[in-house]
Amino acid sequence: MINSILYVWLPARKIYPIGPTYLADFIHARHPEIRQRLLDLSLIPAGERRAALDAALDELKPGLVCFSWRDIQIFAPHEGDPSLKYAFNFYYSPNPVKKLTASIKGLGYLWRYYRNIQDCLSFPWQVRRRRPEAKLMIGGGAFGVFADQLIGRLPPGTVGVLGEGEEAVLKTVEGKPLQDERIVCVDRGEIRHGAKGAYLPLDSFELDLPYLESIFPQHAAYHGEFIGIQTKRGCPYDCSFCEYPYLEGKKVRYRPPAAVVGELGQFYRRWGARRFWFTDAQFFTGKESFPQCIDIMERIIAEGLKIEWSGYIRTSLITPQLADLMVRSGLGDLEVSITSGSQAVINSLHMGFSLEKLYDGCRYLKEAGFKGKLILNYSLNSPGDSEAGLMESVASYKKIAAIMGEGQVFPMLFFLGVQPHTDFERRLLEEGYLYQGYNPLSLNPLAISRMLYNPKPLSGLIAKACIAAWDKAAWREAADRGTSVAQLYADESMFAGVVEQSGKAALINLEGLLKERIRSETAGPAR
Ligand code: B12
Ligand code: SF4
Repeated sequence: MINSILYVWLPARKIYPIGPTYLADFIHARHPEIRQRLLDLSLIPAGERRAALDAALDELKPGLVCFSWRDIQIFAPHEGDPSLKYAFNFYYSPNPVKKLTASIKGLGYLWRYYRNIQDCLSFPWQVRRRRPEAKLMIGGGAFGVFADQLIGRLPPGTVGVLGEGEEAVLKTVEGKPLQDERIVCVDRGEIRHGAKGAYLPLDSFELDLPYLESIFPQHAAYHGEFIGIQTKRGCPYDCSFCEYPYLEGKKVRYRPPAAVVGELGQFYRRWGARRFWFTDAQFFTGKESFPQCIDIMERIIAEGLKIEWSGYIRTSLITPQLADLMVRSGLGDLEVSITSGSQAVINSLHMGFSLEKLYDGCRYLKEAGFKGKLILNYSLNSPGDSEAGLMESVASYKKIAAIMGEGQVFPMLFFLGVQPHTDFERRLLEEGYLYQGYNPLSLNPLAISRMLYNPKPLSGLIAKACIAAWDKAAWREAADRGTSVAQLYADESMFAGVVEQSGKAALINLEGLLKERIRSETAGPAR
């Protein structure tokens, strides 16, 4: 039997480490005698992380070290990430100076990405050297996505877990075999995968916050931040690009609303938390989820918790009753993955919703008095898209802006990111766009450009519309700030301001370019 566990949150952009908090709580409820500690490396300057990990190992002398790896992402496929700007300028800008700057900046990104993966991989090796007797486990979203690429680079004997990890950690602690667990490990040079038996029932768990505080000395760093709370696991839909059903499973498992709101209330009262994110793959997983969601929102209202919350929401499922409860319980800004204004594209991605229903959902939110931002995510140039489809996307933005009011709607351009274990990846392999055995963590710029799905013939047009929109917004913002455009573009936090203003302009530019193209085609060749 193991009597002490160290959880290590591998460095990522600062975000509340919900995964390991749930694991630690689960173990504590069953084995209160086990000493535990959570170390968040994101909160520690890079040069001091090694020493902090050594100190935690020496103090706790853990029998098990659980690494939680949340994100690995390079060249995120959306406008909010400056790396897309560099990728676009590098691949599409007609301006050689911009191309050169973008390639230098792009190299900087590659270097950071490479360093971050190397760093994260180095911590388990550090533990192996300092405490060879400790067992090593690893899990978390990033590990789940890239397990096959990562497991062979970890110390021999490390047990990886895909998806929920509570029972796998419990069995390890109790010295039980890991059958029925979704583990991944290297056995005699081969990668082996286990399969999960029954999922963990979620009916008996409510986080014990005072206990968490006692094992997580850095917790105060999250008091003013968004706190993640999970209300359910699993998503039954089939959106072809999405990884979430692979990670969480398709069967939906619910937590009792009293436990969800009880947990939320603890953060509210003890940490003064006011902003929450329901970390579910999908908050409304279908009509079957309505009773739970309604109960959660009604309890938030009844308990007088004045919060702002958000989460992934299928807007097409929103009814007038849900909209009313959402707004009254504190719905904050909402990101809506409309993806395309073309129903044919949505169908080809198996997204399983109708645009008309999505517009209805927006209408109900407006009628309920929703005042937050509605961020509309468009994945232009998805499979099946066309010039006509792009025009439909512009039209859909205008329609939603007319419903909600232009000042409330912020379109953002995303490109479909190719992710392992998705139908989209399978389709691209079949079509020869990707080759079997390709490396999703590749550092090759050509491979990276393939992972930001924006194929010809529409790619150039879309890139042109985006670059022009960013440039225009950048000039305006630079003038407001009294800085140079170059400085604005070089500073990533400043670039975020450009993005906020430019999604709409990119769509409108696109409309202009398409209309121009249609005009010149109908005018025929000049004589
Ligand atoms: C909700 C969510 C968000 C919310 C988070 C809100 C918040 N404040 O918490 C928002 C929208 C802000 C967000 C943002 C991003 N996200 Co996100 N997000 C998710 C999502 C849907 C759920 C994550 C979550 O918190 N789950 C609930 C907790 C309880 O589960 P968990 O952390 O996975 O932990 C469980 C298991 O993983 C496991 N486990 C965890 N650690 C360990 C350790 C051991 C040893 C073991 C055995 C098990 C184990 O057990 C835990 C309990 O069961 C996942 C996809 C998914 N369905 O999992 C993506 C996901 C984690 N996100 C991802 C990414 C990339 C991002 C972004 C970087 C995207 C971007 N480019 O901007 C950002 C930035 C995040 C940051 N660091 O700031 C990726 C990570 C993989 C990757 N490609 O790198 C995921 C997997 C989605 C994907 N694309 O596939 N995200
Ligand atoms: S995109 Fe949302 S609804 Fe679709 S499968 Fe993924 S989590 Fe489910």
